[in-house]
Amino acid sequence: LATNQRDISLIGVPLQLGADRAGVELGPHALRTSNIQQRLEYLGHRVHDTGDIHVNRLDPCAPGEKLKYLAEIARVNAELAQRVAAEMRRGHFPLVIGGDHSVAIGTIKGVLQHVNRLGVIWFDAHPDVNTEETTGSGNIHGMSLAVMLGYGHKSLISIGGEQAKINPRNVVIIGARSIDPGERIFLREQGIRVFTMHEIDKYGMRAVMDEAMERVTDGTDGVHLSLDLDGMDPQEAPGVGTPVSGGITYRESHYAMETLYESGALVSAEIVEVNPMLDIGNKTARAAVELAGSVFGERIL
Ligand code: EXY
Ligand code: MN
Ligand code: MN
Ligand code: MN
Repeated sequence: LATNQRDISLIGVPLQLGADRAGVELGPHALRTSNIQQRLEYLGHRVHDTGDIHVNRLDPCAPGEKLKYLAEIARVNAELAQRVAAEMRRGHFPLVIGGDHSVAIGTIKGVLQHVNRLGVIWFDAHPDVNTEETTGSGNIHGMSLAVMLGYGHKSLISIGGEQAKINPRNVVIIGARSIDPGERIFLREQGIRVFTMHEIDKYGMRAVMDEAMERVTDGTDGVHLSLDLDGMDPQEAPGVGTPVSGGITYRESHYAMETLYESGALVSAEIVEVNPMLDIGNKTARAAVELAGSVFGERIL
């Protein structure tokens, strides 16, 4: 059994509007049918499945609106923030299952109602720091980390209060390999530590995680994991909406999760971008559940 038994609250968010691509709204279903609850209970944790947040079906967004489906994404994330804060109030670990990466806004905003200074591990092929000015797609899932740093549309940064944001010193991006021009400038300006695939190849995941854990725990009260399955190599996780070749291997991914577990600093997490309609035999949903197992102690004796 994992040493520290937790009360884990699953919150499903069947949201695809941030990706503007059908299928990722089926992610919560795929993770449940891949037995995420049973796997964590097997480790001795108590898992409370609180169900899904309702997402309104929408027509194609209003012509000329650059940020696609902004109103509904803001509404869903405001509700998610409240649900996450409520679970933390009960002393439960909020495990949000998406849905596209825009759900990170609601999760982290909710955690920040409880945790003063939060470190964030952003496991992703993409930095997700586009803004209205720099985005090429208008897809809000490519903007969620910028929002959490305080840069983005008012209706998003105002969720939970504009002061509910993270310090760039305590953010680490791991696995980046698809970075837009405007994101490159933003990352430099913000001084965010990005471990691209180049650095993972150069230094190895152990050295990367050693430095990452230093940064996300420095002066913080807890760490959040934002796990985007497209951070893994598409051969391991093909069922994602924006796959990028040459990603993090299966073993490197587990090592990263195990390091997080060993740190004891994790207070919240979301697992996002699993798209069963693009998957091969539920391979990506299964990989996500296996990673969740490692986050909660499966491979540490
Ligand atoms: N950077 C591109 C954009 O902003 O549209 C692609 C973003 C993909 C985001 C996925 C969730 O990581
Ligand atoms: Mn309880
Ligand atoms: Mn992402
Ligand atoms: Mn991504």
